Amino acid sequence: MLPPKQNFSEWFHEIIQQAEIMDIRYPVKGLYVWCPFGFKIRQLVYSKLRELLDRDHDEVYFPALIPETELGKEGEHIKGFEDEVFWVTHGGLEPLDVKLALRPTSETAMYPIFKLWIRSHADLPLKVYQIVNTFRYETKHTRPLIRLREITSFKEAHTAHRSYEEAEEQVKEAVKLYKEFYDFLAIPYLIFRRPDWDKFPGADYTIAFDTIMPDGRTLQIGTVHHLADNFARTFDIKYETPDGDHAYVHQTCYGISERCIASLISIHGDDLGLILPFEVAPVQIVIIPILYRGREAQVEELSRKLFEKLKDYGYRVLLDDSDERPGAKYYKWELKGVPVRFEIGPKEAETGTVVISFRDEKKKFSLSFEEITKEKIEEWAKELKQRLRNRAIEMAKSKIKFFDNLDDLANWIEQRGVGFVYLCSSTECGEVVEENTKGSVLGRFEELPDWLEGFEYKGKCIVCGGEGYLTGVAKTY
Ligand code: 5CA
Repeated sequence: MLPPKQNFSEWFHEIIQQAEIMDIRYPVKGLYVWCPFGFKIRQLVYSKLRELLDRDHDEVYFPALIPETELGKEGEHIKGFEDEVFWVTHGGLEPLDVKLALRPTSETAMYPIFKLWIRSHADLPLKVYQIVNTFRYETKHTRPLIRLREITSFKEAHTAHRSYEEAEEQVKEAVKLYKEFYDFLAIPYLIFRRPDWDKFPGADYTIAFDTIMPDGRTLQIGTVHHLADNFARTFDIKYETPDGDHAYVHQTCYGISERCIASLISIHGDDLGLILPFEVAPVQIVIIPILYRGREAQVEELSRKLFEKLKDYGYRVLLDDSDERPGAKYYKWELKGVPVRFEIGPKEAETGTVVISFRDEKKKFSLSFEEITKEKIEEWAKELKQRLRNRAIEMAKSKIKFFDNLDDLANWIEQRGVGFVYLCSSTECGEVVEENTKGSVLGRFEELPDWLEGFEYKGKCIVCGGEGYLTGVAKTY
């Protein structure tokens, strides 16, 4: 049994184990094992991300070890990461001449090579990505899928362009791409421009996607950084312009980690277990034969016939003909988030019908074997996605409220969710908000989601009364 989702922290801790997503018993803090079922979800989710990126990025692989001399070159970057780096200091018993960092992210692995790859304007734009593991010596509370010391599926894209403006266009493209990805997963997000003190180390600015977890805290599920020519100057990445001059490139990078899986589990799941969108469910349809002694043959025959038909359609379908009782089977497949369940008992076998239910709804209904077509199933998948999206949006909305007073704001984010306020650009006013609420300023909206209405973008700063912008404040993971 799972604890109720209301106790989100325990629920999350339990569901990833009971649904066989992660094994959390690995003896190194912040490192976890992917179980076969969890890994299948990961593959399905990441194949979508790959599909989106493959449209106009090339996949590459850069090494996991970065020489200290390269990692330390960009001043801001190393300042941001120095207390998070794992170091390789020895080869066998020999101390290394130059210490090697396990990549916390790959700018400093890639950009010395970008310098060699980029010669002329014709080499631009350069758009590559890799899906690799990265290592961060996190000191905040580590948690499976959410805060890892080995991020096992870090999807990082890196691009280089001729100008600041072209790189800015790419930032917008990347935001569009991540929107498409999270819409595909039916996960609502808020898109903020992070305040200056919280941008990626070395970036000109950072755009972040945050989702609201069931306990009201936000989870940063993706970031897009405009790097301007900061790294290009450090790593001397120049190109020859059409008129023969030499100019620094402008760069962007953007990344998503397995937090996308954490949000998928957390936003859609319920007291019974996972609820997965059809496209990313390792088992999309389960068929459960209800056997009565003496009448097994007919039930088994129809079940098998249905199984073959669905397999031919190309679905990931499972016929659970194990010896367990039907109730135990329901329980197991609900826990694993199987979107569609078919039951076939003696009555169905006689009439050539099937009882159908969806993971996110209580009701059951019947269709004849012939009525179960590919079109029908596709329609169900779409409707399920819409229901998940609506439910998730309702949940998100219930956790958002506007404030013009710091005490009420502090209360709300402590107990409920995300507070919206107007805030000016000054660091001092931001600090006042963070100190008084014990929350984080997520930044001003880059764009308001279409499901949020009734908010004006500009207003008076909650601290100084100057010109302010609609800004999110929350407790964060
Ligand atoms: N090089 C850039 C773009 S790939 C970069 O490293 N950006 S980042 O630091 O913001 O990380 C990208 C995303 O990875 C974050 O938005 C966050 O969602 C996720 N992430 C960061 N640290 C962790 C961690 N310790 N565990 C899990 N996910 C993490």
